[in-house]
Amino acid sequence: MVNQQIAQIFYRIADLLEIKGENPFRIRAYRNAARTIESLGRNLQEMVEQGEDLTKLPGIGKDLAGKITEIIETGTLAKLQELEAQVPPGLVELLKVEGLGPKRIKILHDKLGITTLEELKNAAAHGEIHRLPGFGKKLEELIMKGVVLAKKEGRRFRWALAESYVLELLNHLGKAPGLKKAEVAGSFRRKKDTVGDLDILVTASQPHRVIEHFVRFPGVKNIISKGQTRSTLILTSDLQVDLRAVEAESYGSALHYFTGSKAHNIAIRSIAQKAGLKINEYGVFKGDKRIAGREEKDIFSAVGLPFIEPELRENRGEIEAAATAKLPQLITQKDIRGDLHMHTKWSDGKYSIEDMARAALRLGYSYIAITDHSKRMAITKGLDDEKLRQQAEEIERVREEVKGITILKGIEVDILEDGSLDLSDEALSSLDIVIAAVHSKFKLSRTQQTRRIIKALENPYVNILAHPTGRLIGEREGYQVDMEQVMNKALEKGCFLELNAQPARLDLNDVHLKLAKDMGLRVAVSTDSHNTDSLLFMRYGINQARRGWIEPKDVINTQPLDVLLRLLRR
Ligand code: DGT
Ligand code: CA
Ligand code: CA
Repeated sequence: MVNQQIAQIFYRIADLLEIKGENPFRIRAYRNAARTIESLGRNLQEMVEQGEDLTKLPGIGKDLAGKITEIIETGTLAKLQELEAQVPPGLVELLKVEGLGPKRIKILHDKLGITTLEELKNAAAHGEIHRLPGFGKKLEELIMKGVVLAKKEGRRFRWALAESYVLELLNHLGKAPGLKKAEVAGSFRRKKDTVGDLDILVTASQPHRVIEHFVRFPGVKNIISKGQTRSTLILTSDLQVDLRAVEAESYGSALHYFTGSKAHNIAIRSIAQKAGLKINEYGVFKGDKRIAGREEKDIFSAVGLPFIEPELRENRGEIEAAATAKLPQLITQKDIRGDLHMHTKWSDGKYSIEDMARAALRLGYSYIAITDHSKRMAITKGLDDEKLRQQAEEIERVREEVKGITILKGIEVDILEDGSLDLSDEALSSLDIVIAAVHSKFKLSRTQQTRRIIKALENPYVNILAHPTGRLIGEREGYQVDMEQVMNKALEKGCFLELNAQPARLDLNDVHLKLAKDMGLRVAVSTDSHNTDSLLFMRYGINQARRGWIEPKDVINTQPLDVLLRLLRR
């Protein structure tokens, strides 16, 4: 039993409970537990077998610990079967459609008998939906778009989730007889924010024995193919995994080929052709003679180029940059000196200011910013001017307690619909750092949304625009906004944009990051942590930054404190 199977059961229960309209806290508890399990890094089955106390895990109480044990012992959960008997199976899928919550899904089901995405699409196309009570034309259009997105996005996995499968798969493959090397290529190796499928490459003394072992991975739903040197599996989550065994002398070229991207490969191949060479997954050939193939770097040198990092291989200028010795020196996690976006118990975080500071100190950071929500975000217990003042006193106390790290006073202040901010200028002026964020009115027109954000940047106390597009990968598209205009304004006003490192956000995206870099606009890579563990999300941000060609100098939180403070003074 792998952790993801257990997490999936919990996610499924949460969805089913949601459709039934049950207690939101219960639903959230299941989702939180599922997230904990996904990112655990240790096998739950082993923990149970060794008699460890699961209730020590964040978000896992007695009840959920019991359910985990039940899943491990029986392979399933009575509660899940009970719920599945009560809810038609297709309905859960409808939750992925933007604009549809459990209540509306119930109406669609009761009035139109809709149980699948396909039926929903047809009903919307035939104009049957806008006539339902509480629906209307606008929502019908939104649903039409949402169905397409739900079908498309449903097939891709967030990188961080893909990684948890990769760890389990590589661990499993490591036990295969005669395995020499195993590595994941494809979009996963390029650190793309989402991954369509996993492409594993192996070398082995007897490849067929590795494949025999591969298909016995515990989380397999379907074995699509199983040959002598390649195999494809579908996991219970519907994630597809391709495995190919290659000869050691072809390993480098196969790794290059299957890392992609396709556009990059095609561009490299055409350079080779001009030099009279042929490149494929078996090697680089001059006539019939293989001149390279064992090492990936030799593929590049065969065409006269230095090694190009996988994150850059999108044919977005990396080949030209390589040819003219202008490749960026990509940022790494070691370059980061602090984290500028995090929440504490003062709003919707789980830990105290001191806990967060100590956790950051353990990561070797020299500064952090405490940035709780402002009052507009009522469900997060957002701060008003007075609470912010009280929090400042606590920060001063903690500064005395925790030495070796600088704690900046900050806020994640809401940008209201008209572009004004949720706290007074007086309150904002007392802070070291102000992050502004859109959390409401996502549906404004592009012009209005752009004007709103630009107005916020014109406030002289704002330093950073948080998660600039508001997207949630696989759940919600960002709002409509003219990012180039926003970036120009930020540059003009001495503000910065955030690269939010939450695996579901990764906002800005890679293309926007490169745009910012080319404009000379710096970014902050921040985790938006709500607990001490997620300070580690920094590495997802770094992955994304590298895809955006970002170097240490392009990031404000790679700078020493004195430089950072200067940058924050507008
Ligand atoms: P994904 O899985 O949609 O997230 O994206 P990739 O990039 O992992 O794509 P995938 O799994 O279809 O193929 C893996 C790599 O194999 C791809 O990045 C480049 C290479 N590849 C696949 N098909 C072709 C092709 O037709 N021509 C070339 N040159 N390369 C290909
Ligand atoms: Ca792939
Ligand atoms: Ca593939």
